[in-house]
This record gives sequence, C-alpha cells and structure tokens, in this order.
Amino acid sequence: MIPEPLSARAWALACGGPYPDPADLVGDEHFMALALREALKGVGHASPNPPVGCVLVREGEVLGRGVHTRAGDPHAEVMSLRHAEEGGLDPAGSTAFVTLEPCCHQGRTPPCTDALLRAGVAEVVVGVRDPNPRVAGGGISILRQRGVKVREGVLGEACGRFHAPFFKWILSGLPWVSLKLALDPQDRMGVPGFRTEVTPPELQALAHALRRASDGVLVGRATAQVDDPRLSDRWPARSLPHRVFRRVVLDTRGRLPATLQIWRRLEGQPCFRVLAEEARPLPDVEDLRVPPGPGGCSLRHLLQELGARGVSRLLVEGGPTLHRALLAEGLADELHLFRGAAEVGGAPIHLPVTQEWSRRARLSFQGGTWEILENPTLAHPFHWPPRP
Ligand code: AOF
Ligand code: ZN
Repeated sequence: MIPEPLSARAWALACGGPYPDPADLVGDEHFMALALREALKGVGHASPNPPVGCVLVREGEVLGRGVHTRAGDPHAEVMSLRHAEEGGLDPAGSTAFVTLEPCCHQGRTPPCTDALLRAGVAEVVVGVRDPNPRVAGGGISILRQRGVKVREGVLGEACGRFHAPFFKWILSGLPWVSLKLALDPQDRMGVPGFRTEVTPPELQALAHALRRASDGVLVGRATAQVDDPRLSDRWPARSLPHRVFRRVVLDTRGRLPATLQIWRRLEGQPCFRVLAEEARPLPDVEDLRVPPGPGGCSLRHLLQELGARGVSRLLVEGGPTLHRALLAEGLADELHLFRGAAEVGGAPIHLPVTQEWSRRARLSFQGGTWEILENPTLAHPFHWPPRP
C-alpha cells in the first residue's frame, strides 16, 4: 500500500500538478485550491469532458462541493448546488468557485449558468475560461448580464494546467500525450530485446497514478513482445464502474503472437490493436486501422482516431522508438522520467527534447526520482494566462 500523503502527491503529479495546497492559501485562492482538490477526484472518469471542480462559499463557510465525473452526468456546479441543498443549506447569495468557466449551452446536460442563476448565486469566481467554441466567454457574459459578479483568473495558471488536456482535445481533437520513461542514472533503458526492471517497485507503484489519470495507454510492438505486460490500471484507489481504460498496442503488421498477456480480456479495460494492414482477428481485441506511416503507421491518425473515441489523455509507455517518433512529430505534451539508482546497461537514449522543455516538477522518492518536463510549444496556447 502507498501511504496517503504520497499517493495524493503522486495523483496530483499525474494530473498536471503539483497544485497549491489550500492550507497554504487564504481568501479566494484558498477556495479555488479547494475547488481544484474536488476537480482532482474526477480525472480518469469525466473524459472527454473536463473534470471540473466547484465549491460554494458564503461568509467563509463551504456550503457545497461538486465535481464532474461522467460525460452526460450533471456538471460540477450542479453537483455542488445539490450537495448544499442535501445538507439543508440554501446556496442563495453564495459565491461559486469553479475551476472552469460555467457552460452556457445545452449539451448532454442543460447550461450551468441557468442553474447558478436559478439558485441565486451572487458571485462566480472562475479559474480559467472554457475554450469550447460553444462557451468561450459566453458563460461569463451571461452571468454578468444577469447581475452576477464574475471574477476570472484566480489560480488561473494552475486551473489552466489542470484543464490543458481538455483544452487540447476540444481545440484539436487530439488527446493530451504523456510519455513515461524508466531510466537508469545514465539515461539508459536497458539492453534492447531483454526485459529490464529499471524502476524500483516503490516508484513503479506511484507511476500507476499515470495510468489511472489517463483514458488509455499505448505501447509499441517491441515493448508488448519483450516485456509481455498486462498494461492494466492497478492504481489502488477505487474507480467508478463506468471508467474505460483502453490498452492500445501498435502492431501495424499484425505479427505479435496471440499468446501475449495484453490480449487477455480485462473488465473495463478493452484492448486495441493498431494495424496498418490486413491481419487475422484476435478474440476480445478490437482492431484499429490507420494509414501506414514512418515506422509503421501514421501516429497523428492514430491519435485522431483515439481522440474521436473520447480519449483526451493518453499515456505512452515506451520504448525509445515510439517515444522518439512522437517527440519528432511534435505530438507529445509532457514527459515523465522515472529514474532508479540501479545501472541497467544498453545505450543512453537521446530524446529530441529541446532546451525549452521546462521542468514542472522533480521529486525524490525512496529508490529514485520522478521528473516531469513539459513541451512549451504545445502547452503554450492552453495555459492561462497565456504565456508570451
Ligand atoms: C461546466 N461544468 O463541470 C463541465 C463543463 O455535454 P455536456 O452538457 O456535458 O457539456 C460538455 C461541455 O461542457 C464540455 O465540452 C465543456 O465545454 C463543458 N464542461 N462545464 O460548466 C462542468 N464539465
Ligand atoms: Zn456546465
């Protein structure tokens, strides 16, 4: 078992963090940090919708909390209003702290602006605007027109970072792509063709947060064959029954043996085989046909295909060839480097990562470090406030 403070820290890192601790903040920022805490509970469940968090506050007292956990279910604002009402508290005159601008459109659910107005909420504090063309500032304008005071940009950078995967997906149709690499102190991943345990077990357990935070995981052919992983989501916290975690294997010519563990059926964790040519079907495996491309198939098409299926966060778990290809095509958004102390051999990997990739976090844990680097060119338009 992973002790609670460590698992909470790992979870935040897997979800775009670290995020500010409400205990370190006062006033608006304190309550927005609480809204972000709520929001963190929805990651891995709400896709392709954003896992928004909301807190209703009156005179310093929290009346209700809510998080959006499933596309088609009520949004965070409605959940927090319901929570207050269930507790016998009237939300009239309260302030809503929301990580994302309230929606003003009829989607799978009615507009949150209506719900907030109906409940008599007096003020709305927004972390970051919703770039969905059906919202895009409209939620803020409607609230203001109807006499609700609106403030924006409170913990805006943190909220922007938190919602960046949704921003990318709604604007481009592509999932947010996180690469995970296990390295030794010399940046080596082991001898090609041999299974190597690079990451110590303690750190490996924390890395599982990345799978839970994602809608799917992708590996290349060599990784599937040599490591023979199950690629399952094994993060210890309970997930909701509707969660779908897709296990995706690049096997463009359909040559991988049918005996691999990855092809085995797992409840709620369907397996996809990415093919660029005709191949004999495998039981319990869905084939995804994508056009051929360098190294096997067009990775951009593959990502589009996954995005169209509602994958807004994709984790890529190696090998070096796949990582390099995604980086070279500018398709990767962040890198999670797990470094253990043991020397594993092989050649150092040289990733095409430029100087501008900035370090978001570097944490030392028992047995190794977890370092997170961000792609500045991709992340930039999705940040709030926008970077110059
Ligand atoms: C909010 N609060 O908690 C979320 C929002 O089809 P629907 O009705 O679920 O609408 C989905 C869109 O609503 C989504 O694309 C995004 O723009 C916004 N998400 N908005 O006010 C929430 N999850
Ligand atoms: Zn809404």
